[in-house]
Amino acid sequence: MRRTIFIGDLHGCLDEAEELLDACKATAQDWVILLGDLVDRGPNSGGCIDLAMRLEKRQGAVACVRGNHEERHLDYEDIKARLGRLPHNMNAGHQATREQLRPEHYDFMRRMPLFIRVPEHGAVAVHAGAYPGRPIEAQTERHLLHIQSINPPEEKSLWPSRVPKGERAKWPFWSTLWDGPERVFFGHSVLNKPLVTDRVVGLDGGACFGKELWAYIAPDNRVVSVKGRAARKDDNRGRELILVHEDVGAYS
Ligand SMILES: [Mn+2]
Repeated sequence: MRRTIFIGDLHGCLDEAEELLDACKATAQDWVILLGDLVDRGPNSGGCIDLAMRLEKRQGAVACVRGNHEERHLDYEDIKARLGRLPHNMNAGHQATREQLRPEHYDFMRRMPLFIRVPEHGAVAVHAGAYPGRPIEAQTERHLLHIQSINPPEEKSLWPSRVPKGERAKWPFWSTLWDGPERVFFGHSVLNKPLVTDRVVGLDGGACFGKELWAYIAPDNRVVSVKGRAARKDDNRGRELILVHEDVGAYS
């Protein structure tokens, strides 16, 4: 059976990504799936998209789901096409990313799917997660790209840190309510350790914040980790850790 290697948010951390693929001994026979948010924060956004393009060619299968950061940069392109200028409120980090992105990067981001099914492992890869009780095809783009803490049947999702302190029990993290049928592999929420259950696998180790980059190899059921390089300027060390799923906490 072909191995599938799921990898959490790269956020411009190309060196770490290459080190992690080496540590996994990834070859053209493996299917590597990046869980979105290749761009912003870290030093090499353009290089991370080039890596995804190379992987896709090598493995002959799609290599990345779209993240909310790719969505944001596609939005900038749409705004520029419509208004003839970029939004006035674009921050310096997004500007720095734009300077690395070429037309073929935007074309590639437009082709990124919102989810990738891996039937041989009963898995589906998405960026942020999925709303419980609904098939993947029925999910909204908003949920697939952003979902964190939810209060069903409300559709709204909140960052764990933005749930009012007295209401945390009312706003569980989506993964605690997900009941399949697929096992959902996701990134987006920076966790203090890999979240691995029968139903969900969370793999954003916060590499761009100087924490870790994580890969999960199926069917070996093994997590491989490499250390993030020096913490970036906008690191999240100051953020509170909030328990979101059993003993796993999120920094967002
Ligand atoms: Mn994200």
